[in-house]
Amino acid sequence: MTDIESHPRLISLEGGEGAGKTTVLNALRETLLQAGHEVVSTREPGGTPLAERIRQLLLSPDGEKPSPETELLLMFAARAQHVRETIRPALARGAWVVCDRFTDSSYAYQGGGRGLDVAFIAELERRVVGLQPGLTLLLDLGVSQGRARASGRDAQPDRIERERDDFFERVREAYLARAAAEPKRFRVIDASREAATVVADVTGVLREWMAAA
Ligand code: T5A
Repeated sequence: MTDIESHPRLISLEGGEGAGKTTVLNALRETLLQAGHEVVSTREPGGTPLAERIRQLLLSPDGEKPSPETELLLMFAARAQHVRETIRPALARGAWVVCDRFTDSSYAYQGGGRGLDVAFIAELERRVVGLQPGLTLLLDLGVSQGRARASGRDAQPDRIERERDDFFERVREAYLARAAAEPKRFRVIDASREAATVVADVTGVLREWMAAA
């Protein structure tokens, strides 16, 4: 069984729909660049040409609906490619990697939301990913507030965004349970506050993290 390596220069952003990850990711990137670091900002599912194609399969509301198991395995197929082709090479050359979602999303959405076996997800994490962020910022926000923010954008909701509120309540609970179980890796950020306050909070956490890394 492969061990999971925790890497201090790999930072992930997690949260439910509309939590503000994109906004925060840009601020983290800017903070790292100002400190003179190379930064790779990337996302999941996606982050390589093949993984982006898998993303389209996963999120398109058209056509055949994937079963929960298919959804999980496609998330990990995309992640395997992303880790091998983008994340590990960037870490190996000394860059910082800021990732919009990582394996915790699979625990929250496919484990919490869809009710799939968490032990199976952990097995996939060990065998297929083998890598964990040193720092995970969980942007926590109530489901209705997240929905209101996400629906304020022009884009049509994707397949997962069309799920019901109870699905997203389970996602949120699963995230908070993971954060409580791993307090050293997770920082839970109250994302209900205005954007400038959230950004000040996360960049403060990042500065402390950089100083200690
Ligand atoms: N998924 C993913 C799985 O099911 N399993 C997995 O393993 C993985 C990796 C990916 C989907 O795939 C699922 C989860 C997702 O459903 P995604 O691209 O990550 O999709 O999409 P979303 O999570 O839907 O991301 P969003 O783009 O909706 O949300 P963000 O990035 O969190 O939010 P953002 O920054 O775009 O902000 C949303 C709106 O709110 C405003 C912004 O300006 C924007 O208009 N906003 C604020 N407004 C007020 N106050 C604040 N503090 C604000 N911050 C942002």
